[in-house]
Amino acid sequence: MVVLSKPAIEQCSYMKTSALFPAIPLIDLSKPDSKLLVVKACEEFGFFKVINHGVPLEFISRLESEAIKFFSLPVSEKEKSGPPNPFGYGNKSIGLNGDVGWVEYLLLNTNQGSPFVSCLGKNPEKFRCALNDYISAVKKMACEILELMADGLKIQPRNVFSKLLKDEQSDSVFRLNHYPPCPENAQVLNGITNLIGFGEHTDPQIISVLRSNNTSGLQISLRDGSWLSVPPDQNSFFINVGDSLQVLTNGRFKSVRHRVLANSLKSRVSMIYFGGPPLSEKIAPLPSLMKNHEQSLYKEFTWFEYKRSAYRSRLADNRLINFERI
Ligand code: GA4
Repeated sequence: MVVLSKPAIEQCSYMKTSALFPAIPLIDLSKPDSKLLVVKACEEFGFFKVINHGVPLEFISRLESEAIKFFSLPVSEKEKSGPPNPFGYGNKSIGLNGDVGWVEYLLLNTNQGSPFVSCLGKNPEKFRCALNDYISAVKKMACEILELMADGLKIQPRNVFSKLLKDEQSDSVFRLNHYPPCPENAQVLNGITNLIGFGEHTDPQIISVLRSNNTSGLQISLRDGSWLSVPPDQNSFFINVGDSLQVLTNGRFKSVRHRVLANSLKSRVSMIYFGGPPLSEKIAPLPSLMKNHEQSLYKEFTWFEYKRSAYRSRLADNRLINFERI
């Protein structure tokens, strides 16, 4: 039996984490109190884990095995699906402005019609079908969670957030990441044992739904600036509040800063649905949430404007700062 040890950086971050080791909020979507717990988790962490999510495990395992098949192809084959500008296969390079990570990935758009990139490995139809089944089920769950948020915030209509993802023009993205095991010697940079799989950032969209295999690596940033390692759980989903939801709630919900560290022994595979609004959608705090003459913290922008600015930024940048009211 192989006994896995945590990468050194992860152990360090655990020690650095506040003495209380806050637990990641766990939300059982089948329970009636979930709407209040969702709101609390979005306010405190911008992050939570969901169980009883209703996504068939068969959809998850089928997509995972298609993803593994794809990432096992020779690089020359995978590169036929690249470069990821804006969609396709990418290797180590992230975005357009020099960010790098110990990761290879497929970035796909989920707009109607069949997803995606023209070339999808050896059996593209099987891969496409697994993607369609998985994305439809995860999108449905994301919309249910957004409706719980509206209920928990006591705002109406309850589809005030979910309609943005359900819109035919919703600009949502899907990402498959593969973090190969990273050799120990490659992890030591400037004497610090650490290798970044995917550098720290917040997601620009409304909501992100992440599922990974059982390899650790994901960390979220806490209010005090420390990093909390998120124990992997392949049967659950992790939900991130994105920048746009932070704006829609006038800062009440926090978009969560997160990163992924490379693992020296096991490869990590993750699949993330990023639910975004239509490009023309105006993003501003919802009037129904602005009680007692509360001032808007943000200037109004369209999702197109925010996305354009995001793609000009570096991964770790605070992208909302340019849209704050002074
Ligand atoms: C972060 C969330 C999604 O993965 C993503 C990323 C995008 C990319 O990988 O191309 C970005 C990043 C993400 C935010 C800032 C820009 C754009 C890389 C980058 C440096 C697909 C997205 O929508 O924004």
